[in-house]
Amino acid sequence: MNETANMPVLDIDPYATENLLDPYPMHERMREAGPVVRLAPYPTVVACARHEQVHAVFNDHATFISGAGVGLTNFNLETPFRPKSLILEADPPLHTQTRAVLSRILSPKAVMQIRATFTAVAEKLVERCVEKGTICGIHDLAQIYPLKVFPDAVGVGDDGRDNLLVYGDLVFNSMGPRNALLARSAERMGPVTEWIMSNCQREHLRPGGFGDQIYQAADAGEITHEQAPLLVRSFLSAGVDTTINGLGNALFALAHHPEQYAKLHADASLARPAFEEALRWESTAQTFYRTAVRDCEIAGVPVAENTKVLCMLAAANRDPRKWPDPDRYDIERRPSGHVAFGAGIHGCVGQAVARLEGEVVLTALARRVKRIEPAGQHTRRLNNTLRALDTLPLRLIPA
Ligand code: EJD
Repeated sequence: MNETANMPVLDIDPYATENLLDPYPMHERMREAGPVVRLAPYPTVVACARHEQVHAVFNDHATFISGAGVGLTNFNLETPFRPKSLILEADPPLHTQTRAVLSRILSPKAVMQIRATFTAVAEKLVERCVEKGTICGIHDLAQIYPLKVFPDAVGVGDDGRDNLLVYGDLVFNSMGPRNALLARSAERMGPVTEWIMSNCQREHLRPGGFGDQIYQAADAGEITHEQAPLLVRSFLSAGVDTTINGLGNALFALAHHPEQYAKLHADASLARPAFEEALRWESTAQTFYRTAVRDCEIAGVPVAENTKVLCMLAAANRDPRKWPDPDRYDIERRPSGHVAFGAGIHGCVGQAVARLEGEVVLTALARRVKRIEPAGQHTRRLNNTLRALDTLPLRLIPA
């Protein structure tokens, strides 16, 4: 191990295929090397993999900003691939205004109002899966569900929703380096950008849906009418691929831990904590960056202005300094303090909706299915940011 300016330098590429397939050995090396490390292939980056530092960076938004991008690319030096998000890639005071609007639209009260519909769709879908017996956990369940309920709630039409998957893949690949994964998802975009932007327009959004409510906020003067379509875009960017993979990873966890599934089946009220623990155990968004706006320190180690700080959420969520027996998936753990939704002012604004989706799908499963068994080899969908499955063959044994 090399060392420069108090910082270990690891010869690790987080975006190498082997690390995307199985990130956990890399996470351990990064955590054990020190509280903040350098990565030889990315000289402009410092990385934190321990819970304490990831949490500290997220909670110091004045030093570690988002406006220069939350991926590897520094927007001060390079042009973003799309107009910047007004919430994800923004800092106060702009972030404060846009966040207030999204936060109200996705409030606990709003979540109460969508709960009955989200539950009914989950029950119907799980019923269909049980009838099939052997399913692909991704194509038959994890993908179908968010792609139905969330765009419905936003108020997007039924046609062309698969475009959201293509777009999500690009958004999350774009936070990594310009590698083959990014090139491939950029090639697939074709007419998708236009579909996305067109579906952000008011005339294409169902009156009263989350999307329309953005425009109502513009009518009320809380944001401008020019900002409205970009904020709808945030729903479409962040609301689908994330929950698809959160659900997919939860199904994977349960299928591979029959004793945990047995507890869930015996007590369906464990659905919500089982989903939460899956987020800790296999974090959907593996990484996020911030950018240091000034010379500063992390854990007493100097970090220069304009450095990209890589926060390894998934590694923090398995840091043994924070979690006893961190690699164990245990639905009775109650993993409060996990950073799968981030932390601080940028912490996931849609987390109540995500939790609702996880809860109602796992509740429906717990009631209708006695056992979930792997029914063949799963395959992974590699993405620079997301922990994602491509296929997940499962056998559902009815209750
Ligand atoms: C995101 C990791 C946006 C946007 C917001 C959040 C995400 C992506 C896009 C959710 C990232 O505002 O466009 S989990």
